[in-house]
Amino acid sequence: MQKILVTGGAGFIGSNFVRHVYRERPDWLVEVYDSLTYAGNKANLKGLEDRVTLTVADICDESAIDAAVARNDAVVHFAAESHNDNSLFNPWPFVNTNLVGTYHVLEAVRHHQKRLHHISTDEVYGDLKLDDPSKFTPETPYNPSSPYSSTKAGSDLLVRAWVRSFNVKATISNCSNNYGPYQHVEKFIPRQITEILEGRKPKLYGSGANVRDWIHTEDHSSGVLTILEKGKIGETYLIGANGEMQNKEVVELILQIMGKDKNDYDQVNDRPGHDLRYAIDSSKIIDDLGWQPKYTDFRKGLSNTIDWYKDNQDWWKPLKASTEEKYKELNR
Ligand code: NAD
Ligand code: TDX
Repeated sequence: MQKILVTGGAGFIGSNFVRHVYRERPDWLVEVYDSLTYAGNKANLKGLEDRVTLTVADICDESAIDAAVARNDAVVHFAAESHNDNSLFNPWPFVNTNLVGTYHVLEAVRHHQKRLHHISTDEVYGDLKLDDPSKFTPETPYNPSSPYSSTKAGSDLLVRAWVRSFNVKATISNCSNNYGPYQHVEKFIPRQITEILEGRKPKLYGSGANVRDWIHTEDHSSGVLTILEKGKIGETYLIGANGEMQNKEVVELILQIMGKDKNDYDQVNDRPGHDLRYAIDSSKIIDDLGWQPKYTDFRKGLSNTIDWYKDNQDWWKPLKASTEEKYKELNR
């Protein structure tokens, strides 16, 4: 493999993956394919220009995605509308990009017989009860709750059907909640860090008892690269790093690391249909492909992430006011 197409490579996880590949596979060339929505940012790819190019185009543009797939050896498909709260406000971009867009990616890889790795989420499985000790496995039935997670579930099913019906050489991964640098300030952890940096309080939805299974984006990237190189065609792999924490605990930790009183947060309106708990059993990728997460010290990872937002205010400041305007409309 020498040339890979990374859809959504100017977003949070996509750009961290591109940086990972740039470092770990110095003989590869990467073409990022991204329409630069509100969530995409050219600056995320700064310094990589000698081996990374950017094509600004939409995955729903049939001829543009077809031509881009044709000139590469493999496709890693991150492009998506990714924020649950936005999907509750206006589901249409989620249906269009996540379902119609994935259809166009699949048709292009089918016509040109290219390898595809499709990026998905643990949210396709719905949620677990707070007191349920079980975790999601590749056999857990799909049961998505939100417009976001239902369109991601639909995109996974399209990929599976294209593998079975047309012999498309695809794999799928479903990962848990990522954190790290370059994450949009609409998401939980960067929102709280930047609220504190702007002199306001963190905003916890409801009781804050909801549990998310946090993984550093570097570990997600190494998992995706492992599957791309060693994964078995047609298989689904779950990626997680045993990082379960209640939202309330995460807010308290952020406040503590930033030198504030750990109780100095606001409780705001809950998200409608708010999933209670996600938890990933990643034994398949560990046992079958030999992958291991490395960034499992959450306090250290969070502390480095806080430092990144402190040091990169030029990156997030332009996004902050419009994001908080949206939340104000939702009373959150
Ligand atoms: P993000 O919103 O930060 O980035 C999405 C990127 O896709 C942006 O650069 C955007 O410009 C681009 N994009 C959106 N619509 C497009 C279109 N129609 N055509 C071309 N480009 C388009 O999202 P993220 O958090 O980096 O998530 C990336 C992927 O990982 C998504 O598929 C998401 O479902 C999945 N995922 C995310 C998490 C998480 O915790 N954030 C966890 C598991 C899986
Ligand atoms: O201000 C907030 N306060 C709060 O309590 C925000 C923005 C969120 N929350 C809660 C809601 C969730 O329980 O924090 C948790 C995490 O919220 P998000 O960052 O919006 O993530 P989540 O809804 O869990 O989805 C994320 O993980 C799975 C990503 O956004 C998805 O793209 C991914 O598929």
